[in-house]
Amino acid sequence: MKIYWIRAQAPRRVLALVKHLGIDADCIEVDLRAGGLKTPAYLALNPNGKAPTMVDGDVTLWESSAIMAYLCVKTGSDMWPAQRPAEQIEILRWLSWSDTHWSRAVGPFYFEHVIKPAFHLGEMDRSEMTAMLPELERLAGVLDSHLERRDFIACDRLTIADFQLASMACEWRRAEMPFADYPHVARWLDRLMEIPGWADPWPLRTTAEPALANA
Ligand SMILES: N[C@@H](CCC(=O)N[C@@H](CS)C(=O)NCC(=O)O)C(=O)O
Repeated sequence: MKIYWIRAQAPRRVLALVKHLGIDADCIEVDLRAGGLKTPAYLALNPNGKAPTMVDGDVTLWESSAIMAYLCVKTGSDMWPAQRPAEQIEILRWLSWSDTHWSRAVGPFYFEHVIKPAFHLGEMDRSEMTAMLPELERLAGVLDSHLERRDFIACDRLTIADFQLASMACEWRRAEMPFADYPHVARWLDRLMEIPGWADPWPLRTTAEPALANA
């Protein structure tokens, strides 16, 4: 199995799961700044030109939530409960909420504070964060109420929904996300950090694939 990744939030979800479940995968870091996601070889795997992408035998898959579900089915992990439709629906609700609302709201904070410096994309621009703050606070309120009597997003245990929602939010302290005012969100994020694969998802061993690394 091969996982193509860059050091950013969507690959983070998948790499954390790979570590957490002890999956033996070749993790191939793609050189974003050299245009590695836009080479014909990479676009043939993922026409979106984004990471992550997974290749497992005949199966090529993109979208981190789909890859996470695939990895759980393959390993029999109940972080995606393949045999329990009611639980799948509960998880799916939060995956949709994350992709439609939550990611949009935390995105500017994560981009300005984490991605821009990591990939040398220029100076911080606070305007999008300022504009998004009221929406982020509104959504943090929804999540905070949900987590008031829960340790996890769905099914009373760790699922792929936790990794989905936390992949940008986990940077909340350095990214100025206002979660100090939402104690159940902060508690949930801090407890996730006790999971070794989540706290440090980045592969120790990475394989270079020159055909994909250069534009
Ligand atoms: N919804 C996709 C998001 C994929 C995505 O946007 N990946 C970003 C990193 S988080 C990327 O590859 N960015 C590089 C680019 O846009 O050039 C998923 O969950 O896999």
